Amino acid sequence: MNLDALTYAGNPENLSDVDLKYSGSKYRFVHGDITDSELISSVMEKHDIDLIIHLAAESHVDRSIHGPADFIRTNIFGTFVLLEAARKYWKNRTDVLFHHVSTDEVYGSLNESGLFTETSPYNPRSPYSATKAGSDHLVSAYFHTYQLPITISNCSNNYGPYQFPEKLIPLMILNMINSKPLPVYGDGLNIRDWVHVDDHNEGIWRIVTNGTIGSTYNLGGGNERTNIDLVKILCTEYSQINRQEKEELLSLIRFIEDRPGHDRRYAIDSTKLKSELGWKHSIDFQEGIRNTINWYLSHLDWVEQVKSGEYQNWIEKNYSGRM
Ligand code: TDX
Repeated sequence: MNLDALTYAGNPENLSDVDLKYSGSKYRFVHGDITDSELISSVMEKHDIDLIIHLAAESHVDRSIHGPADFIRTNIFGTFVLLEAARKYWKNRTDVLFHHVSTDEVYGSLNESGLFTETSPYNPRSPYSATKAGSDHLVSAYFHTYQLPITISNCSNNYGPYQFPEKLIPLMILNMINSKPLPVYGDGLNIRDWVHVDDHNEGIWRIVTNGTIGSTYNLGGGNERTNIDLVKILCTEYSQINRQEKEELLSLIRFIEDRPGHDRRYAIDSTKLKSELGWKHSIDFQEGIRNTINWYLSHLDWVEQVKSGEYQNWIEKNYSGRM
């Protein structure tokens, strides 16, 4: 059961292969909003839901800076609606699970050394991360107060196919395809830890099948890069795949005004997930990046489709000339 509000970043096409394979039997799609409590309660009841994997969120930091309201509504209020529906429908059942998918950004920003662990204090610094921190706290509170069976995962930056082209990696790939400038915020030395979306999914699956109730698991790529290094890697890989001069691509790099409150470094210690649940990466970074570039090159129709409409209007209003 896939419930999605299909906002600017959602697209039913993303799961068309699953739909084709399982529609009517194992897979159903419901077009709906997690803030709609009547809808959520009726879906819970009608389909006797016993596991919720909650990934529904407004997720883009830049958007949260321009307009935090949707983030508060979906990420905090929406999480509350889901938790209430689960609490009321499941009553005191223990054979059920509410898993909340969250982010490393709740822990704030690191200096050059150190890693976030599950016990790092929360210190969110953008409207986006503040709403994810708020929703994590709510989920945790439902465990302690109502004994709702929950787990939480806090993951580092994802990359891979179907990522909406507002995020760094697809944005850079698409700008290379269109010979547009590659906008790097500030000095380009902010560090992110990258993990392939398939490795993230594998981690979530391990947690929902074998995780300890009430626990948080950190999930990171063990793969830290400064933004400028990452953009250069993308230029190198893209130039080889598309037989284009690397220098030509590098010359598109532009250092532009920094993101307000830009967190300097995120890095995650995944020891707990590895030792308790046997999770490990299966996708090598260079191979993952190459596959991602190839995926975007062969899905330009999809890109056009997701970029038409509301997203395009927003970009023109807030970022004209940048992308
Ligand atoms: O044009 C850009 N130029 C640039 O330098 C963009 C879009 C980003 N950046 C920088 C900002 C960040 O340091 O690249 C880094 C990555 O930026 P994003 O792709 O916007 O991701 P980030 O802000 O790190 O957050 C992402 O990872 C954690 C997701 O958007 C979050 O939802 C997730 O929780």
